[in-house]
Amino acid sequence: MELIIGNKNYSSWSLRGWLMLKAFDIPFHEKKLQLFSDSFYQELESVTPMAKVPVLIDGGVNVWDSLAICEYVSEKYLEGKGWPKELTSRAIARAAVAEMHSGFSALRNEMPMNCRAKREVLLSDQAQVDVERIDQLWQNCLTRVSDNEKTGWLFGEFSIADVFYAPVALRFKTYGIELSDLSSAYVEKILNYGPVMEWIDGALSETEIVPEDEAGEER
Ligand SMILES: N[C@@H](CCC(=O)N[C@@H](CS)C(=O)NCC(=O)O)C(=O)O
Repeated sequence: MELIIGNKNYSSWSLRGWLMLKAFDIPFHEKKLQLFSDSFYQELESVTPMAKVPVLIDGGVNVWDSLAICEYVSEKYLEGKGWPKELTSRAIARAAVAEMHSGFSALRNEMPMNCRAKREVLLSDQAQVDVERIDQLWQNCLTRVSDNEKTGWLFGEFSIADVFYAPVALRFKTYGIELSDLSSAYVEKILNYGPVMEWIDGALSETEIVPEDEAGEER
């Protein structure tokens, strides 16, 4: 199985596919392409009609979307364990993931993932609304689980919801965003998670710069 990704420093969508495989201990070969380079588009031409990463290639199947990759891996290799076991939690986790997958565009545009940086941005009102919504969502998820299931993950056990919000946690760290205590603890949980630390190490060893993703000023 091969996962094609972009630069670890910048590619939040790639982190999702990669983290899903790493967190659930599924062996794969990683192929990294330099975002927006000629070879990026040449390599992807025969693999995905979208020319975007991540792409998972598993035997004869090419899966070219991060959510579809998580779903595929959960079904094919984990007997559905990518999602919470309990029906209501699973429905809420799916809604939270859908919200991330299709929304928060102001936050995404104004705070590009930039793992190795510490930067400061002046957020628009809409991006501020996005931050507040995510803070609220995380608190709601984290307080839903009962005390004896509390692990610090959004739904008790690590799930696709954590995969999807991990890149947001990295963004909040980069831009020094203030959050509630519960959400700040969740950011720390993500940042100290082994596979995420491995991804950040990879990002730190990269030297390429994507100017359009260097938002704001150094802090
Ligand atoms: N819906 C896709 C979106 C993937 C996406 O936008 N990937 C970015 C990487 S961070 C990309 O490949 N951009 C290249 C381009 O737009 O030319 C997913 O969830 O995988």
